[in-house]
Amino acid sequence: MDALIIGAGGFVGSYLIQELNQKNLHVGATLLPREHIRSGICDTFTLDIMQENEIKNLLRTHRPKYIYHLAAQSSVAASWKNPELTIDINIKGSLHLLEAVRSIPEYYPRILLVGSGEEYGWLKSQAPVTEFTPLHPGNPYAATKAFQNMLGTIYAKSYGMGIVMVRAFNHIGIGQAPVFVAADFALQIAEIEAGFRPPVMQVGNLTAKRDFSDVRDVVRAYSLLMEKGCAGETYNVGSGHAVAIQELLDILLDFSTKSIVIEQNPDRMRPSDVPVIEADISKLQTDTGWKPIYSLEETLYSMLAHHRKNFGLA
Ligand code: A2R
Repeated sequence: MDALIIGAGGFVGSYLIQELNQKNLHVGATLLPREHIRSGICDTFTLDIMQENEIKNLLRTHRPKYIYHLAAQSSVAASWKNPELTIDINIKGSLHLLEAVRSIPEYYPRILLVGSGEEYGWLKSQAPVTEFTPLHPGNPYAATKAFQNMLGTIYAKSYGMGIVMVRAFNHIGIGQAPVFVAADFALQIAEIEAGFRPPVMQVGNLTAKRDFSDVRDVVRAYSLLMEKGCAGETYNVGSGHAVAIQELLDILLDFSTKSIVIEQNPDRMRPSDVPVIEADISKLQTDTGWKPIYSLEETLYSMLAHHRKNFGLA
């Protein structure tokens, strides 16, 4: 096996499988027992990252050259509701992977640990964040990803492991769960257009600015970092340009065929929200030559068009 994707049943996994298939790699993907992916696109294995022996056995048998670690509790909102579960999966799960690799004699895979732009958290300045910007995580999810990053750095430096860390900023695209803002807005608009809900959109904080990328650009960056990233180093993966959630909403509303009223819903406001997060992506670009291909408008339109098609509107 060339590449193993751990946690491939989520949003990013299916895109990463496609990306690696295009490179003619032999790909394995781990799924939770309840998860499924399109058959025939790669080998699949059932794995709960909380079970250390399961990951050890899988790696010992297949010895993948590249390991992409995507498995996580990835929702900020869910991390406020259940911080303990988020800590277990995101921290202990990553530790299980690193210890499993270390326990196998003469095995030196490249490992990509996927963290988050949320790790930077409460920023003193609104300037783009470099990988050296101090971390002040603003929510439990962000704290777990910051810890994962530290663990990866320590294991790479102390044990000479081929671990590359990324801090991925917001990525969006078809198939993203509607707990995330762009996916939620696109779905609400399509439901309104299809007559499944009244023409009133529920929104949360619209002033926060985030750095959005198309998930297809993001997985291309991951694959390039796997090949070209320096072990023990962290790389921001983002567009390099923050936009307000309001702007994202406005782009989608411009595409809509209906006149829609916006209603702020207190249930959608988070206990605390970092005002601006924007990535400095010069390190990624210098080391890999990566550039984003898809515009925000193009990606948002594709998400809306996908729901319209599902609702028989296209
Ligand atoms: O939470 P679920 O049921 O959607 O399953 C997620 C899965 N996962 C696990 N896999 C193995 N063992 C576990 N104990 C475990 N708990 C959860 O990892 C899901 O299928 C996958 C992560 O996919 P998403 O939540 O859709 O995240 P996404 O957007 O694909 O992001 C990939 C990575 C994550 O580490 C994010 O935190 C980061 O990129 O931004």
